[in-house]
Amino acid sequence: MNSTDFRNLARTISRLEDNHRETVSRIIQLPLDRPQCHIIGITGPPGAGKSTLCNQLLSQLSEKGKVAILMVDPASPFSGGAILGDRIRLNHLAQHPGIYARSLSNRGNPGGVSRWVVTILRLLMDKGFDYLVVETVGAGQSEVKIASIADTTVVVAVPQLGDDIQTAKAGMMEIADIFVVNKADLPGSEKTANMLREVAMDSSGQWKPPVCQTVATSGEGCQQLVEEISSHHTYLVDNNLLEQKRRNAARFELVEMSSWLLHRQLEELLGERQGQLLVSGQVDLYSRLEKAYEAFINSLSEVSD
Ligand SMILES: Nc1nc2c(ncn2[C@@H]2O[C@H](COP(=O)(O)OP(=O)(O)O)[C@@H](O)[C@H]2O)c(=O)[nH]1
Ligand SMILES: [Mg+2]
Repeated sequence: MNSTDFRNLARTISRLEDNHRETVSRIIQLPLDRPQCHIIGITGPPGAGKSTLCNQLLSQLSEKGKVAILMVDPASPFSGGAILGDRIRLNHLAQHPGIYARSLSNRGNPGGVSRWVVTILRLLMDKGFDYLVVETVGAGQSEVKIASIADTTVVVAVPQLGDDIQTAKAGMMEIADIFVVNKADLPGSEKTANMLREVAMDSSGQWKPPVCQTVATSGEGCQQLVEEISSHHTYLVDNNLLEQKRRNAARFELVEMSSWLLHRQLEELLGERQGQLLVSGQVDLYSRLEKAYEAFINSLSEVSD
C-alpha cells in the first residue's frame, strides 16, 4: 500500500465512524473469514503499558507481514489523559511504511470498543493486512467485549505488591488467551506471574493461557510474546476454532449495529402518534418486536439459498 491507499483507507474509516450509510453497507459485505489473518486484542488497565507493548509488537510483527493497529480512544467525557500519549505514539508509528495505525473514537460507547470496530476489521482484512491489533482503552469490566472480537485476547497486568490478584478483575482473567505481566523490571513481577499461572491452570479449555513477562520500554520478553500469539493462532486453526471466533465477532457487530439502528430509528422516526400508542399501552410491543426480528433472521437464510 502506498500513501494514497493509506489516505483512502483513512477516509473510508472516517465515513464508517460517521455512520455513512453506503459505506457501511458496502464494507459490511466484505468477508471476515480470512484464516491467515490474525485479530489480536490487547486489553488491561490504563497505564499498564499496552500502547508501549503494542509498539514493540508492531515492529516485530511487521517483519512477518502487513500490520494494522486500531486504538480505541477514551474519547468519552470522563477521561482523556491517555489520548495525547497515544497520539504521539501513533505519529511515531505512522512513519513506518508497513504499519497502518488508527485511533478510533469510543464515542461514549461504554463497551470500550467503538461501534464499527468489526466492520473496520473487515475492511482491513480485505486490504490484505495479516495482523490486526486492537488496543482497547482499558476502562474496567466492560473491556471483556474485546474477547468477542479478537481471535486472541492478550490481557496485560502489572506487578502487584499485595497478595490479591483479584484487583485485576475477575472478568479480565476469564477472557485471557495470553497473560502478560508488563513492567517486569518492577518488584513483584515473578510473584504476579506465578499467581496468573495458577489462574491459567484452572482454565477449563484445552488451551492453557501462557504467562509472559515483558518490559515494554526495552522490548525484553516481547519476542516470546509474539511467539505465544502465533502459537495461539495455530492452535485455533488446527482445532477449527477460528471460524467460531469470527462468528462471535460477526454476531457482536450485528448486535452493535442493531442497537445503534434501533436508537436512531426510535429517535428519528418515532412520531407523536406512535409515541402516544406506546404510552397508552395498547400495543403488544414484545410480540411485534419478536416478529420483526424473526422476519430479519428468516431473510438471512434466504440469502444463502
Ligand atoms: N517501568 C516500566 N514502565 C513502563 C513499561 N511499559 C510501559 N511503561 C510506562 O508506563 C506508562 C504507561 O504506558 P502506556 O503504554 O501509555 O500504557 P497504556 O495506558 O496501558 O497504554 C508510560 O509512562 C510507559 O513509559 C515497562 O515495562 N516498565
Ligand atoms: Mg494506551
